[in-house]
Amino acid sequence: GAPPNLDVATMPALQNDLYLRAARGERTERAPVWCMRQAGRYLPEFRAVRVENDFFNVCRSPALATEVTMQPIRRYAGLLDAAIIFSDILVIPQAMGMRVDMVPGTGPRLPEPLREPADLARLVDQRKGFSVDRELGYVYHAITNTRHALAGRVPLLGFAGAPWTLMAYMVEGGGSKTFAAAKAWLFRHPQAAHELLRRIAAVAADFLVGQVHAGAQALQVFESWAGELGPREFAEFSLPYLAHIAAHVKQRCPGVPLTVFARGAHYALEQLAAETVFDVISLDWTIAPADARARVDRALRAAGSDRRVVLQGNLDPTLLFADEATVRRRTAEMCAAFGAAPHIANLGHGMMPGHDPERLRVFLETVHQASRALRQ
Ligand code: 1CP
Repeated sequence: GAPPNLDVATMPALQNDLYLRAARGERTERAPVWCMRQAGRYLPEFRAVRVENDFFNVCRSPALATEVTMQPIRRYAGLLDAAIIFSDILVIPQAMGMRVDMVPGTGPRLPEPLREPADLARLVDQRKGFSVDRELGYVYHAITNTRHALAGRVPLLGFAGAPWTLMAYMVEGGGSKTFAAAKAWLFRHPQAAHELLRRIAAVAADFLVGQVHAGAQALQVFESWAGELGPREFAEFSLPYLAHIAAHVKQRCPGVPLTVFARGAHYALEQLAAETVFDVISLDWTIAPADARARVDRALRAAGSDRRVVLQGNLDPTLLFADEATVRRRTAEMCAAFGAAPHIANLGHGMMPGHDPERLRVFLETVHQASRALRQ
């Protein structure tokens, strides 16, 4: 059916708005906390759903997508301050006409990758009647359904993959250690690369707006392979598209917090702060929080900007393989390093399949205690 537009008037009021207040740069009594990939294979209840259902069937079924989105919210009741809709960044290449399979134990596979510029003709084109809202309406249904299930407990985040990261999968045909084929495209076919990136950005921007209309209360854009680029290629092939997406969504959904996670792109912190309108920059663990804060503030001052940019992150997810005492100590140190400035606590990347769910609980509880103590 038609993609749902959430009737906000019928929704229960939000009981926990810590995430939204922190994302707007307001002072909060403690740091809100959530985790990338909080719904996923480290949870036995998630694996149980996946035994019976193909990955993309879970995404396409509002009931199943809601169920797995709710799993961490139920398990860590009162500890998580946001839910993130269960889906994947690869739904965009799929909607653009590419086949994407999720291979258990491996990850996404695109059996017919883009090999040369002429292959762009295989992609469906927004200028030729392709409708983002129709192709990705199943995500909107999942979001609206999940808002009802959440009943105001915590805000619901929507998300999309960023153009360079999606192009990387579309050209490589899956994950890669070096993304050499995708990077080679940038150097061999810069014009075709820009055309592809422009088209992905247009889809991602409309998709994010549609998610807000369906009930998403904040959005995150995942540029997971920014670290493969380096400053010069990032400035040419990633930043302009991230900036476009943020500007487009801000204009249509003012007041909805926007986060960018450009993994490995600490070299571009200044540009992300001063040359885009993202409200929150999510950091991986390779940068010290105090340095990131200082660099962002300096960049904003130098640009004469009065924007507030909030930082999210950034515990190394592999620390959750350490013993409890180490997790406690390092999490408290992380909170201290971000200080009392608005901060959204998270990992520096996603939860991993082998993680013990109880270690995540230790992380969440420690953020609650440590970040509250810092603000007293
Ligand atoms: O079989 C399975 O169940 C596969 C595991 C899995 C899960 C749980 C994949 C495959 N995707 C997801 C869900 C997912 N992916 C979410 C849902 C919500 C949540 O966070 O709880 C989100 C936000 C993503 C986003 C995503 N997918 C990113 C960006 C974030 C990041 O990790 O950098 C990326 C790069 C992907 C691609 C992808 N999908 C799945 C895997 C294993 C991968 C990575 C593959 C690779 O390393 O290249």
